[in-house]
Amino acid sequence: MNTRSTTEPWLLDYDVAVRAFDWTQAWDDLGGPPDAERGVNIADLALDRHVRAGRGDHVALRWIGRQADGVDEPVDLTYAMLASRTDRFASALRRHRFGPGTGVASLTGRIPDLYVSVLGTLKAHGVFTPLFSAFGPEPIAQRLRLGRIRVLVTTPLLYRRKVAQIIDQLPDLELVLICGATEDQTAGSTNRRTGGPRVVSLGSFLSDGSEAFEIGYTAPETPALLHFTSGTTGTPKGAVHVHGAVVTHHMTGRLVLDLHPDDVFWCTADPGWVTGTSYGIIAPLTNGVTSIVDEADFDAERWYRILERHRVDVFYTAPTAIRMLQRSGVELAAGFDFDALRLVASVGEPLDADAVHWCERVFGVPVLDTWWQTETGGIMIANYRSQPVRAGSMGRPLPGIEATLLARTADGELVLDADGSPVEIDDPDTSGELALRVGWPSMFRAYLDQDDRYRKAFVDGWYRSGDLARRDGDGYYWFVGRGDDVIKTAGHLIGPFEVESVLDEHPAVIETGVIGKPDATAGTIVKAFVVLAHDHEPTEELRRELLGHARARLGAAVAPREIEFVDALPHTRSGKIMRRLLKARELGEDEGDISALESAPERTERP
Ligand code: 6R9
Repeated sequence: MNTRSTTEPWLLDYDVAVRAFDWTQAWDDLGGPPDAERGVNIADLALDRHVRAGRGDHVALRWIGRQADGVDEPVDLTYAMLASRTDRFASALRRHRFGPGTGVASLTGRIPDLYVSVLGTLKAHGVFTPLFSAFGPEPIAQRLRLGRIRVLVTTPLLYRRKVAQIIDQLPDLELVLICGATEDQTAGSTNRRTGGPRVVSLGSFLSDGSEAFEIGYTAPETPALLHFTSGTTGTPKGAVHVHGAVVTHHMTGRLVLDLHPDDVFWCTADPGWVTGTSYGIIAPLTNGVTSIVDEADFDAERWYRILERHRVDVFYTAPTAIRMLQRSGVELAAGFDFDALRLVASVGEPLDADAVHWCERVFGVPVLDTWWQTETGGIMIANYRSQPVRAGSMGRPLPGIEATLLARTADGELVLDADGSPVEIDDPDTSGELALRVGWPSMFRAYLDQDDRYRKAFVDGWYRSGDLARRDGDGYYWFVGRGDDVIKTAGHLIGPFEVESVLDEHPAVIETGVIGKPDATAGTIVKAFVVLAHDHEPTEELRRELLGHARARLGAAVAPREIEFVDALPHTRSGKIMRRLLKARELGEDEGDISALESAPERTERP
């Protein structure tokens, strides 16, 4: 059966949808807008609502284990199964006296327990932080500390490799739940410890819970998720999201991803990043589809087998993944049948026109680019299935979303008019800072403990994205670049400062400047310029040692791929590293600026 031709898109005509849209109506699909009596709980809308509607037997998650036969022997979890397991998780949290607002984090691969922990926590009015399992001990410890996490869900392997060594640095952590562990495996960890958190198996924790949990009234502004994102300086920023955000997830799942209840949907992002939560957990479940979860890492053949074998209708992935598929060649793809595939979309990095056309050739459908951020919580700008795709463009704002471009000076400051208001750009094809009118439901509500940083993200009723973009005469937005030094590598945001701090710890290093270097597959890779102390020679051995140090502390996802030794780094008068000049040097641009590198101060001794 070819579903491609028979399913009518939810969004038929963009202009009509934009004119007709209103948020109150958007709630109707979820049982009506929340009020003083009817609250809104993401987990209730994602799971229990479907059980109440008689769809409990529908498969919610189709889990594909990492082993080779996983693709042919998936484990299906129905909406009813997830509803009762999350009840258990929620009631066990309460029984262990973890009340509303408790910070719970996960450090696991893509396994069913992760999904149970997220939704169980939301039922219990806790706040969930999913962490990426490829993080090293340093980013993990930092996020657990900043989020004041009290409960951590992890696996025996990740506990041993990454958590055990930092556990003494986490004063707020009270309980560690080990997935898939026997009591014997966890007993060692508990007994050896004197103070510190209790370490128990998730199984025994769940057996303390009961099968029916009363979620209770959840106000729309109740915090639900805490997602860390990277900035240019300082510690990562914890973006706080609330339960009421769910209407954006649901609505964008319909209007952009075009999710229909009988669809098989696959979002390849890890829940450790915002895409894997908003569109790997929330949007597919509120829309009642069957969601594929693959535990394994990227492998072109495996991915094609999953798309074919499970007749995936809707596929949401990232440009890096599409480039990796492209590299594996069309011959490999030609051996598979993708006739179920109705929609392919991507997010996270610029998607070039070539990738859009390649997908059209291989899958029979183009890739629809979508733009959003951790802070926006859900898709804000997109191409749509029913509209002509403008290859290379991020598309147009969602119904209900107002976007604009704010004029910037060469120094990156906003241009203000006589009243002190920012100047909006009306001319087509003129680049400016992409901004969104405040008030969409999934907007982040705070940077945890960083009110100043939060306030600075807004101006005159606009949220400033920090991205540079332009808009063509038909209202399509085109990505121009980031307005700051944050690095997007393989779709993941990395703050240069986090990487610099870890390299600077090494006794051979005086100072480090980290930038993103263009790369054919990952889009950008992390590159570090390192100034060595007097008594250290820039040898190949030292380079390898530093790469190893960074990998051990930061993890493979964050550590630099390249290190270059330099005599000095360029600084501003106030002493900040001018990463912009390092980038120019890397690209062989801007002769004038490069001389600044040479005239920078001499090596100094490590204080
Ligand atoms: C969802 C997510 C956000 C940053 C964003 C921008 C980049 C996202 C993009 C894109 C070009 C697109 N980005 N979508 N760049 N084209 N379609 O990725 O959130 O991890 O917070 O990253 O990603 O620079 O500002 P997050």
